Amino acid sequence: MSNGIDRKKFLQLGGLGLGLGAVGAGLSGNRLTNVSSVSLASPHAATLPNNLHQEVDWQQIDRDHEAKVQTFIENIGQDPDFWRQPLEFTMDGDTKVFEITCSEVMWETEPGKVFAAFAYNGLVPGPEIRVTEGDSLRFIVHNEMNQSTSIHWHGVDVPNSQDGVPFVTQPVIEPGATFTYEFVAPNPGSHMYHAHHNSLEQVVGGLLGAFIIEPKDKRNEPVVDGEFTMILNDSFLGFTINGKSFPYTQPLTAKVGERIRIRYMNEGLMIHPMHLHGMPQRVIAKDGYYLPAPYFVDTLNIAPGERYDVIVEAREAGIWAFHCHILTHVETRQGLFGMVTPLIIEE
Ligand SMILES: [Cu+2]
Repeated sequence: MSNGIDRKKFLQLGGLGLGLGAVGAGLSGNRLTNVSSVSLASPHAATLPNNLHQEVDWQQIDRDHEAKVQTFIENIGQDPDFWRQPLEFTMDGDTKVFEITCSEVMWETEPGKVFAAFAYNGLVPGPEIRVTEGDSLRFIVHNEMNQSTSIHWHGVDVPNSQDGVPFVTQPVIEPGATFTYEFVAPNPGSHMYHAHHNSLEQVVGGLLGAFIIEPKDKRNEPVVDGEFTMILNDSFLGFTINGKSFPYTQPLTAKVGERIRIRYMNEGLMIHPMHLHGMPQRVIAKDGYYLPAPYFVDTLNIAPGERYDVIVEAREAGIWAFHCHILTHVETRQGLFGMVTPLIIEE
């Protein structure tokens, strides 16, 4: 989803005015420097401050925090893939045919943080799959990785033979091999697709994506002005939203009076309570199923494997912080990182 937010508008909305310009001037050269090897330990394992009264260089702390915000501002609009586009398909008769290639990539999550990762069609997470209930679907999966894999359609009520569990419902897809899944799009809702072989490495390492099935009958769908899918991940690639860590996340955007729909999906190993400042989130669906009684929250806890759909009414213009509230997932003494991005509301 494109947005019209640029640096100038951001500063106007935030009321910051001048002062940030000089701070980030030297930052762009920091990209793509360190290459970290895959490690189960969080690359962002925070050292909790246990000597709070110790003398610190508070001005350095402030400068580091400000520089991260400046990098975020400079990067707004620079990542057209952050809000994933639907995966394109071809038609074979009445069947929608999708091609998915699994490969090894180097994936940059934030300036200077580059990880060995796995990707669907070159992206972490993979492209969004968006279809309509009742569609005939075919997924041709090519494995170009150095290990076998399979795809599980998480939350999608497929026939057992298409469920993607190796040595149970299918053989593994070995390196160099191709495997085809075929089924009719069943229960509508916000679902996911991900690897189901050596999953600890493959899912958390990048083989994950959104699988959205729109209902055939849209009369009961909420009418919204914008839609955003936020895929949460942690561990191997750090704390990320749609594969990126602040300051390389992108803002959600809306105009005053608009309603937006957010689809949360957690593909990581930890819970993430997502907190939006300034206005509530109305929870309308859990795991793709509409709730009989939607409810309001300001913080919504999303456990591994879960999906939630929420509606936010953009009440007041401004730059509203939006972040996981486990603070070791979002901030260190060096500034914000990880699962942070703002909701920017314009007049
Ligand atoms: Cu978190």
